[in-house]
Amino acid sequence: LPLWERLKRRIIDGEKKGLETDLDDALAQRPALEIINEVLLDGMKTVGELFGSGQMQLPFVLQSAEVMKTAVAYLEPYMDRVDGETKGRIVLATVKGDVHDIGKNLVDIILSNNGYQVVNLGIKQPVSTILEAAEEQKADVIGMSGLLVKSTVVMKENLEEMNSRGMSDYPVLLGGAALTRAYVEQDLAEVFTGEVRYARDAFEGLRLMDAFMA
Ligand code: B1M
Repeated sequence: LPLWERLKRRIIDGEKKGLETDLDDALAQRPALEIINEVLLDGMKTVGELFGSGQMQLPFVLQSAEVMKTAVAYLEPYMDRVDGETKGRIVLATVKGDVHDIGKNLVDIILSNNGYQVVNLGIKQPVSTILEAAEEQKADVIGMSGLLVKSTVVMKENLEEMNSRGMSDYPVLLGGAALTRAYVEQDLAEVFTGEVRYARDAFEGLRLMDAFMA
């Protein structure tokens, strides 16, 4: 198989052997971020489709996710970094009940490489942990990720909790596959008394962070 097809296949098949050699070859031709966005994420998309249609079982999805994580970790040092003063701080978490963290960790990498301090709390984080961390760390923004449909409900509850704790002065950034722009910026914006925005991907997350901090 040609290199790009082979790399995508590695994600789909969950095959780590020879991964680093292929990534080295890829890095000689394209920037790290482009390899992630255009090749590896394409592989994860196929995994999602295969799993969704019952053609792939969960343990194999897990293997694919492991290869994806390994590849991203390998590529991270090759990504462009903006040095200089810290632009702001975000507390970032995958919400309660949700284990998906590949997207959240990409957001972490993109924001960290572009001058933000990211306090990454990890997965399955209850709202109290997220809100307490935001206060303790003096965060400028709260970021929540979730991929399950039920996580969209959890996010709504979290925003309600922020209202009742008087924490609506924190701008909130939301992302993850189950969300839509309309749900966040219309439905959830009606619930939350502060500002809540939807990021389709990590780059939109970065643009919104810049806008929040402006
Ligand atoms: Co799960 N899973 N999974 N899974 N999984 C989905 C989400 C699913 C859509 C698959 C499917 O059915 N087609 C489906 C959800 C269906 C639903 O809710 N209606 C699903 C399911 C059902 C499940 C389980 C329930 C399966 C089971 O146990 N029977 C289970 C849930 C466990 C739980 O959470 N309690 C489960 C488990 C898993 C694995 C552990 C095997 C693994 C996760 C491993 C890991 O993350 N460490 C996994 C995976 C890998 C997926 C798919 C295939 C891929 C997700 C992924 O990593 N995508 C996924 C299919 C899909 O998403 N279509 C699926 C790549 C990643 C980069 O994209 O996270 O969307 P994403 O991030 C994007 C943007 O959304 C955005 O930026 C990123 C790109 O730049 N973004 C943000 C994300 N967060 C952001 C936050 C921001 C800003 C932008 O600011 C704060």
